[in-house]
Amino acid sequence: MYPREELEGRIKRLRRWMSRRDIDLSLLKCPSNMLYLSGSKEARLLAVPLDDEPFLVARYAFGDEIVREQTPFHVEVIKPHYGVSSKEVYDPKPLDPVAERHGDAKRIAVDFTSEEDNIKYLRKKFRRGKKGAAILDVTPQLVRMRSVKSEYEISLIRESAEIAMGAFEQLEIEVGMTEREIANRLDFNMRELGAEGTSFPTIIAIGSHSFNAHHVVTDRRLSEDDILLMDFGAVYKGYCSDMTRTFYIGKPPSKFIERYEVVLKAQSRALGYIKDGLAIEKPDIEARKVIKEAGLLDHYVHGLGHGIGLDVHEYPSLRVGKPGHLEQNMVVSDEPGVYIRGWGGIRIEDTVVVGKSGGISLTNKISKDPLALRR
Ligand SMILES: [Mn+2]
Repeated sequence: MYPREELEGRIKRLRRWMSRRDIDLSLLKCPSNMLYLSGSKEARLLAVPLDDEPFLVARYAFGDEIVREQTPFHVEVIKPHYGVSSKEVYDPKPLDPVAERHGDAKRIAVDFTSEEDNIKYLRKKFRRGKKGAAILDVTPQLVRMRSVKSEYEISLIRESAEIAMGAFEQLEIEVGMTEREIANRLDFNMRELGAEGTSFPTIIAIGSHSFNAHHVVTDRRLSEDDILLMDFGAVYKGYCSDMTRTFYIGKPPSKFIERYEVVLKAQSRALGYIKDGLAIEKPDIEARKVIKEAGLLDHYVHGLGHGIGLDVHEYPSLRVGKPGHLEQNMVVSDEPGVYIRGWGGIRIEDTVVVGKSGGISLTNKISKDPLALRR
């Protein structure tokens, strides 16, 4: 369970925002938002009234006990009853207990504005008999809150990175193994070391498959003279890490070494600009300059990185053209890459904390020597 003070601090910040906008109730269904504010993502709904205790709605026998173990807040349980004929069907909605307690709410902020049925329900059931509650979007506020991490959150992301790095250290890769086998072993190691799961399906890309930035593993086997790109991360207490290394098996051609050095230089240049107060686009621009100088800019086909937290891809997106500024204790990825069709790709990625004088990498225990793979 997350520390109570941690959760209460988050609820308090949300309520300050609600109060400024005259919102009497926030409703959250997105699992990572519920987890962030309540400590559990297993419920169906989290209600945060401005002037009353927050509570979760969970479904009987579908996680209601787990939710109670994970959150310090009250858990309201809904239990359907199906009977033996259609007349006997009683199927309560997660919003029902909320309507019962807070049906007089006039302005409601929700993170599910695109769910028409639920929005209709809210308009009908809330502010009974009158014109219906105003529905606002709480998502932008949650996105901003979640982007700047507390020391506690950073400690969990650090642990998640340690687990993934430990899993990598224990991995023995041999020529002849398939992408799937390598991914399975890495995933197994992460779970053995305490991960709840992986941040995303582990990417193991052999040879020309490394051209595909989001490759899905296949049964292609590793051979001599292959690129091996590995992109992976663990989840620990809900928090993700994200790292990529690209290796060469055997004696690398000079083209590989040249391109690798460009990506590595771009990555370390960008790190110095992952700094409190700088424009969000600045680190990517600096990485792009390095890659442009080497004539490879057309092959750098994505942004430098993304926020990392309860979701592996969250705000901010570190790409040229994106507005806003970096803030201390945001956690982001630094992952430039070049992708050449028919040849392959090179990407190097670290999970980085935005610091006062530059980025602080949480994933630098894995060597960036592309020939250093333990076999
Ligand atoms: Mn990433």
